[in-house]
Amino acid sequence: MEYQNLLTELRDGVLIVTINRPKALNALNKGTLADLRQLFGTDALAIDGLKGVVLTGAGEKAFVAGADITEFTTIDVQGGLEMAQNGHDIFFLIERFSKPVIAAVNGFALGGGCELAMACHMRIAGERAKFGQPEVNLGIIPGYGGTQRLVQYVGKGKALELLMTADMIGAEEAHRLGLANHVVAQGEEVNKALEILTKIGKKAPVAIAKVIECVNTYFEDGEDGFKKEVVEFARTVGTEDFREGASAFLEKRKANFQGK
Ligand code: CO8
Repeated sequence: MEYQNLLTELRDGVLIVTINRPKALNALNKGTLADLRQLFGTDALAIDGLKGVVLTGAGEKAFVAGADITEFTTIDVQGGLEMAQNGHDIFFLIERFSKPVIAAVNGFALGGGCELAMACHMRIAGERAKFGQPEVNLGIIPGYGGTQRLVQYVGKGKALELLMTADMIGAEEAHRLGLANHVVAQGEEVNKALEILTKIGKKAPVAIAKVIECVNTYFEDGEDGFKKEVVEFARTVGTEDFREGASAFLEKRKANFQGK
């Protein structure tokens, strides 16, 4: 698959995706968003045995420093609606992807970059990572889900503070607040993500997909996650993988899941 601004590498069953606009600190322009839509919204990830995806940024400085500001300085209200909706749709594709997606945050994750990291299932922060939603500095608010997902991770009071002050926080603070899952030495973000995805890759794929679905349901308006869990639990009971997992336990051997 050809992308304008993404580099991809399949390593041990994990697709490492690098947003590759280092001169603009990997800012999300239209081309990059189109690439992400192509990646998560088509069969581009229908890769045999895929364990998950790691998203990271090219260069030493940034994961993603936001939406590309040069592209929306002159848009009108209708243009703003369209841009924000496009970003929402793409970020939902990531959040709802059936395999784990981990953001390896190797530097600035600001504005749309912080929102992209938050749409992923986990965030691994390098020591020099910086998270923030600086949109109010520009006279706008986050448009790619930041007002919603930041509350989910850090709680209402802290989210309001970060959204209104535009303060950046470092990796340790992000970890303390629950925004970053782990802090690792700079340059080790992808390796840590690979370690986690390798561990998850040994579990039953249908069960992993159902965990993602059910956890997402907690945050979906009008949906009852408890009811969903009952239904999806029953579905997993009906899988061949459950029979294999239970037999392996009883026979004191490692399970060999087939994703069925
Ligand atoms: N968009 C476009 N270009 C950018 C961006 C960006 N978000 N961030 C950095 N760049 C460019 C700079 O313009 C600069 O380009 P050049 O070399 O041609 O001058 C290059 O990247 C390097 O940046 P700096 O020289 O500024 O590097 P510093 O180390 O001095 O500073 C910072 C790094 C602090 C990250 C700084 O670049 C910065 O503040 N960037 C902007 C961060 C920001 O405000 N992000 C939020 C953008 S708004 C947003 O994301 C809204 C999302 C929802 C949109 C919905 C659509 C309607």
